[in-house]
Amino acid sequence: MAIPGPDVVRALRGIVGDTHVLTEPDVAASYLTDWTGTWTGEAAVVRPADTAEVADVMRACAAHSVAVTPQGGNTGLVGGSTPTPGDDRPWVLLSLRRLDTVGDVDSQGRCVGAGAGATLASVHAAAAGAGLAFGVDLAARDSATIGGMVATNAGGIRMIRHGDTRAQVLGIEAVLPSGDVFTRWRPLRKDNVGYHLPALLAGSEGTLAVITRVLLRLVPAAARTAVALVGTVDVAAAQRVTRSIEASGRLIEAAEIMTRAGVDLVAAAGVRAPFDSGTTLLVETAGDTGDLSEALAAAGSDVVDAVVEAGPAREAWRLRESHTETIARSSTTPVVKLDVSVPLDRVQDLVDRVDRLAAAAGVRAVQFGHLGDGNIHVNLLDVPLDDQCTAADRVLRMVADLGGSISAEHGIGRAKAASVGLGRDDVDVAAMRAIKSALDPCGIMNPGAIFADP
Ligand code: FAD
Ligand code: 2HG
Ligand code: ZN
Repeated sequence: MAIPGPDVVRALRGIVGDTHVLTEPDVAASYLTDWTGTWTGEAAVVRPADTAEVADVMRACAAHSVAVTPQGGNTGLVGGSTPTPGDDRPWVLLSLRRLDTVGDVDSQGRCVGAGAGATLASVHAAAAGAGLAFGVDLAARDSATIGGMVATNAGGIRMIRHGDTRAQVLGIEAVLPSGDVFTRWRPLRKDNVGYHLPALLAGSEGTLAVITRVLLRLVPAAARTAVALVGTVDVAAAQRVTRSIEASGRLIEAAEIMTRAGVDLVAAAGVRAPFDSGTTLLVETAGDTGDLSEALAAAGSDVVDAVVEAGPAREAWRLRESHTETIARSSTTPVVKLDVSVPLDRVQDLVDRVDRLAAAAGVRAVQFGHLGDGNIHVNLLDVPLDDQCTAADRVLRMVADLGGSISAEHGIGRAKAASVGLGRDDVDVAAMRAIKSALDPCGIMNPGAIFADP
């Protein structure tokens, strides 16, 4: 079944036009398999042009009990953006990419409205045009959409400085499963009238409503930035270096960590690595407090090697941002991708334990991530298919033991749905389910994501 029956398809075509309902498998294929290539589902792809069409589509889906998975750039890494594999209920993949308008920047109010389908890069460009910046950034910026970023509460490389995507949401417009349109759209920094529903939709992964527009907070653009690649013996030393730079009065814009396995892999793929070291820290700073090299000198013997660049330092960032794609190309089996966080004083312990676990299992571990947030991306390569669930479970239990989170920034999707109990207790999960049932009583919003329902 999966593709809704002819009456429903006709109704959907009546709403969005014939060319925006895709039912042929080869035409719909790129929407129905996720970025990792591990998750493929079946559905009719529906591409509305605006909020009114989204609302009509939702009404039609609710009337016929059709499941709906909202999708933006399809760059999510946890299998949340495509329908559940093998689930044969009628399903619509709702692509929001045509809602890609970015409004005029309000320079005084420091905000901008963007359609759910606007890419992160287009919001950065609009903000820069007004001498401002949007405080969230990540490597998938040319494809990831604002709707998807809010729905996953994306973190990224600037989170240490400006917080997560939720923290940037001043207002939101969303279509509820009933087709009703919910709007909070005021550029107020302070507004405590009842529950913060926009914050609830941030991180809801398409399970509560379809986000159609977002009013985003903007920040002053960083002045006089500098980037250093710093070689250290281990992660703990990189943390001390970061603290030492902070103590020099500079603002830390990003503090990213790469372990040797990842740097070697990316270097072998042709991206220049300036030195060999156990661990490489990429630190970006802003502010006029003298030469960054002087701040590094103050870190003493914790700095084994260092290269400092003024300005955007594209090569240094390429080393860091090439990791995900290079890893995906380098594994003989689908990569076991785990996105975890631990308290800052446990990061070294986590990295060491994962390396030991991988060595004992005879697989490769590539660990990197957002050091400032205690967020490590654990990627296990060459894990035999039959061992993948066990390997993931062992790492997630280790993280839980260290007092960490089994999902730092990518969300739960379908990939981690069975592990939610490692991150939340029964009362917590029951409260989340109650919210889901209240907003989505028929359970049509992205079934299988977050909650591992049959
Ligand atoms: P999709 O993948 O299309 O969807 C993701 C989830 O959001 C799904 O559950 C979907 O149903 C839901 N959704 C999408 N749009 C809507 C909507 N309009 N309304 C309601 N629900 C919706 N993530 C980070 O957090 N930090 C990083 O640093 C980072 N770096 C990345 C680097 C690379 C190279 C790649 C490939 C991915 C990276 N990601 C990162 C993951 C991904 O880019 C983010 O999760 C991003 O927010 C997803 O946006 P998207 O538009 O592609 O959403
Ligand atoms: C990043 O920080 C992304 O680059 C992707 O969150 C992480 O590939 C990964 O594991
Ligand atoms: Zn990340």
